[in-house]
Amino acid sequence: MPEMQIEISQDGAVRTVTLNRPAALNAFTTPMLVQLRQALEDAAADKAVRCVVITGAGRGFCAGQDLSDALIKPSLDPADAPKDIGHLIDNYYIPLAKSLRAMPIPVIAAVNGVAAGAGASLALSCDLVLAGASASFIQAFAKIGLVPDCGGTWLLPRLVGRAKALELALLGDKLPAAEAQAIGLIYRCVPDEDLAATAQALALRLSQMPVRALAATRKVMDEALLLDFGSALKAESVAQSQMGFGTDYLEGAAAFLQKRKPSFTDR
Ligand code: LHQ
Repeated sequence: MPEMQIEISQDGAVRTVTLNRPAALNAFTTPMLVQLRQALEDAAADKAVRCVVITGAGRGFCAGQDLSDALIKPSLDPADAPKDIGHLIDNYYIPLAKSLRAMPIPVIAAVNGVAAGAGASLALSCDLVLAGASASFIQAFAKIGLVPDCGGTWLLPRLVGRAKALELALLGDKLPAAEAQAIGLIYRCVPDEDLAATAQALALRLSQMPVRALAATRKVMDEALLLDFGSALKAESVAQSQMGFGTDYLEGAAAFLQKRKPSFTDR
């Protein structure tokens, strides 16, 4: 059994998953990718969890793939066959990216330091991205001769448009958190010392909302980007029907009419 490279904690309905290899800025190893995915699946299956926060231990959020991993480290001997790093992506990154995007509850990234390569893609895949002022985002892939992965090519142009996406991906410059907020890449940049408390407060707020509808909103919005207007209207209608049969809608509407605070339970 590999050692745990993430830490999991729970405060009420909020589950926090902390990437925990601080000496390597929480760079991804295969055990960490497996453990993170399992942690997300566990949170998804546990009806007592209504929001997830992903953050990093130490001074980094996640420096992307651990480049010293034997699975992908290129051999210096030209006689050795080149390694197919696509295997790692197919078997570890794609399942993780899909699990994250399909979470039935909101997921917050609390980016406490540098988020590079797949670490940036992971953060930007979350529903709301908070970052400390000293955090930064680096599309590090180009610097080592790779393309953005873990959803990067899909996310970046959607988040900031093609021109900015290509600027970030081709140049690989460090984008400070404040600038990331200014260009609409992330939700909000806060002082470093406020990051953890702001993330927990935001997670608490989301956890008290109708989380099933929040996850459905993400899904329908993502789908709408691929649809024509009429099809998007129909997709909204289908989702609205599903929500309309939910307990949360009954509760939300009743609470409004009775002028009281709603208590949402659907998952
Ligand atoms: C690391 C790493 C790292 C190992 C810092 N690996 N040790 C998917 C699948 C298949 C193949 C490949 O790629 C992918 C997707 C990807 O994610 S590709 C992108 C991979 N990531 C990078 O290229 C980023 C590499 N790291 C950096 O450029 C810098 O470390 C950044 C800019 C993130 C931070 O710089 P500094 O703040 O100056 O810190 P540092 O460089 O001194 O790093 C601290 C330590 O962490 C250091 O170890 P050491 O033993 O010398 O203290 C680094 O070696 C280690 N580290 N990133 N990805």
